[in-house]
Amino acid sequence: MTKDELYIKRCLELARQGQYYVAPNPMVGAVLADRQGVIISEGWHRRFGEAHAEVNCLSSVTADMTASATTLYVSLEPCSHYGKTPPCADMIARRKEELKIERVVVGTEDPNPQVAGRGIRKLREAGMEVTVGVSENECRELNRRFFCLHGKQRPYVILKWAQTADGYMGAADRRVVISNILTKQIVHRMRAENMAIMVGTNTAVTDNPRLLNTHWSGRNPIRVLLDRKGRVPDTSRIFSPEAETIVYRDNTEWSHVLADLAERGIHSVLVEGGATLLNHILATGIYDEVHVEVNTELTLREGIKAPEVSLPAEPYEVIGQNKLYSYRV
Ligand code: AOF
Ligand code: ZN
Repeated sequence: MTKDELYIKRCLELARQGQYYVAPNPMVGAVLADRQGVIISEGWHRRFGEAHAEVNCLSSVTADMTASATTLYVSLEPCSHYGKTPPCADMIARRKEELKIERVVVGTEDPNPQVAGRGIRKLREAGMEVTVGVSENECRELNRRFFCLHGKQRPYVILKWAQTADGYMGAADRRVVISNILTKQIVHRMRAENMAIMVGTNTAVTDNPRLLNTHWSGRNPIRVLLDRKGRVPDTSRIFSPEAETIVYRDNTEWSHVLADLAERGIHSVLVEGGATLLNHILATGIYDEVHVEVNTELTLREGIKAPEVSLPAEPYEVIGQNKLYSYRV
């Protein structure tokens, strides 16, 4: 690992602290180090609408703390625009002389069209040496939802379901519990990681879920209901007051639903069922990850068939009798 990679890795660790609080903004971390590599200050973007990583990193640094030339490391290109906060690139340029910032190392360019290289240009124009693209894959991976929204103009889509050992998601007439208390918590963590959660008509009517995040830190996801025939009653728990619910009626095409969610600034959606909706999305090919939980000791022999996908040979986690599999498209 090069020295630059080591400090960008630290930026990514810091960035992750904002995990459940910054969406739809990216998670970003920043480190200021002196010529010897001693870290003078660190910061990260903590909450949507609040200060960016660079601001949190530099706000408490004064000239007497920087005896030699310094390097600022940031996991994402400093912004160049006025959003909820002023441009970080301008702030860095303004403090360049005072803090002896000679060099800025940027993990990866910001795909937001309001930034897209302009932040890097500003820094160079202000006379700093800028290195772009250090541990770029890791930087993009951490913010894959944000990169998807700006790169494809649609949210990152994760399909998730639980099935029995013989491949059923549930019975036709009653609720079957496939998860256990620990895997339930993992599902709630996934709800916290994604901005929206989606179900189809059958799930909303049969399971009548609230779809909240009650077992992990962070916010409730925005609920999205695909109710093509308008069969879900207004009194359903999916309309409970704790979170917002967006409803798509009629035969709205999957790509149109995603485009609309993107326009609302939603960078990720977790699709939790049911089988009809999941099969429909699988057939369109427009999704990014699949997560399947298999209860290896429960069989139903009849009921609602889970989508047929080829799971990886090994689960990524085994919790009691339940195995968790996932793959990327
Ligand atoms: C940075 N550092 O820590 C983050 C950045 O509305 P605002 O002002 O919060 O701006 C949000 C946009 O700024 C966001 O879409 C992304 O392009 C960038 N995020 N930039 O310099 C940060 N979180
Ligand atoms: Zn910024």
